Amino acid sequence: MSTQLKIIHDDITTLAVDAIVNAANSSLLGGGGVDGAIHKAAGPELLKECRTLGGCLQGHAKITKGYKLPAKYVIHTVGPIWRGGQNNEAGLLASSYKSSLQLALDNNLKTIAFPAISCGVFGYPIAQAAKIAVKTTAEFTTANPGIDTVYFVLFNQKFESIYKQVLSELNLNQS
Ligand code: AR6
Repeated sequence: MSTQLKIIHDDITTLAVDAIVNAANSSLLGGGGVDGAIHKAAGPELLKECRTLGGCLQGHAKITKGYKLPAKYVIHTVGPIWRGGQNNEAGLLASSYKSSLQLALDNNLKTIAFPAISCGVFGYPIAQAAKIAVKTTAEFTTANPGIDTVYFVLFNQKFESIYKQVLSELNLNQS
């Protein structure tokens, strides 16, 4: 069965999927935005496990349990900070998606939900980030089958419509 890509407008902390992805920073010790919301909903045990991980490089990902979240696991990835686009931001962002998807496969996870990594505090322009998110995920899941559904979870309607536009441009409109 090929992987379904779905775009939804929701709070990622409420989703009962196998894993939600956290847009973290390299300390993995929490922060604002979606990171803060995930730690708040998961409870202090999440931070305790994160302290054992020794941080995470940009473009890489690490997995923990979900604790009080409805999701079983959290995959923490560190996206790039936008510095104008000439500093391998696109490569690092694609790498965050690929590393997270690889961890899902390695752990036999079937459903995974991504926020718009780097599109808040880290300042990545949403239209460019959405293309990388959808294209990288479509290519990875075609080459590496095993994940049933990937959700792109957008916190606002503007971002949701940009993602939907990208999906239809790539002719992947399955949602
Ligand atoms: N559900 C889904 N999406 C959300 C939620 C939520 N509950 N909350 C925010 N978003 P950001 P970044 C969206 O800033 O740009 C943190 O301090 C938000 O609207 O969370 O990768 C970390 O510790 C935006 O579209 O992540 C890092 O230091 C998207 O999630 C830094 O921010 C990502 O915004 C990471 O910055």
